[in-house]
Amino acid sequence: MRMALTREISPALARCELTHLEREPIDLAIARRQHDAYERQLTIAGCSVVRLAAEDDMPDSVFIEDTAVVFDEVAVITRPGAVSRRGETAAVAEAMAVYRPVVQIEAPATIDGGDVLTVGRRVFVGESTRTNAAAISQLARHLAPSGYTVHLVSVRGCLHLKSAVTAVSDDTLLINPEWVEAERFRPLRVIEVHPAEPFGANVVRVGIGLVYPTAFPRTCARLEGHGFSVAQVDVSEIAKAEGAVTCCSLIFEA
Ligand code: CIR
Repeated sequence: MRMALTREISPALARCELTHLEREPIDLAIARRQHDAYERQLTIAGCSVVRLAAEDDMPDSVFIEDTAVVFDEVAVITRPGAVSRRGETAAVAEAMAVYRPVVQIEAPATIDGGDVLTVGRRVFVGESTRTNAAAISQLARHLAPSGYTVHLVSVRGCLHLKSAVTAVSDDTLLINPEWVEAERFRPLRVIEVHPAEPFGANVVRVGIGLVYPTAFPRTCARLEGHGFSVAQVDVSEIAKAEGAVTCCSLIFEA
């Protein structure tokens, strides 16, 4: 069974962490409707959605991707880079323990799940403002017994590695080449975002299809042109909190 772990939008979302965007008012009711529609698309794509409760004092807890990295063999619970987000992991660790052995990234390491892109047995980790070298070596240690190799990737101009690049299939990536170098991922093939849509490199791959924001129609056309089936979701309010589509779920086989 394919699972999608999600987390309700916190009433405190307006106090979210921001790195690259100016703070704008966020309409909570619209954000919640958009989040519901996102979860519906995951259900349509074959996921059984389990939604964890929000916490009033955890503005960013909807961005559950940052709290864990789930492999077939193990779930790695992160230690998020933003101090305000550290409390988010406890409930996720408890929920994940039902499905996987759970290991934990320990201080002084920090890592956000948004910085981890797994393609086959290769795990690419962005060295960002949220993720440090200590976390990368802890992750490599946890994953070595299962045959994964961990590769450091520099990112610039964006929050996380997966703001700049995500996988659309086993051998193809969607990438913004301004934020990360495509050569790092050879021999994987790449589809570039439309230059007018720099935030368009984040897409959820689920089952045989993709879930993708309505905000990037020109990149969407490129994906469809390559034969991908794309379900579009409007996540405009969530984007004001620097969230994208991968960050709102943890998808794995149970
Ligand atoms: C943060 O800055 O941590 C949140 N406001 C946004 C996190 C988005 N996470 C992700 O893309 N993986």
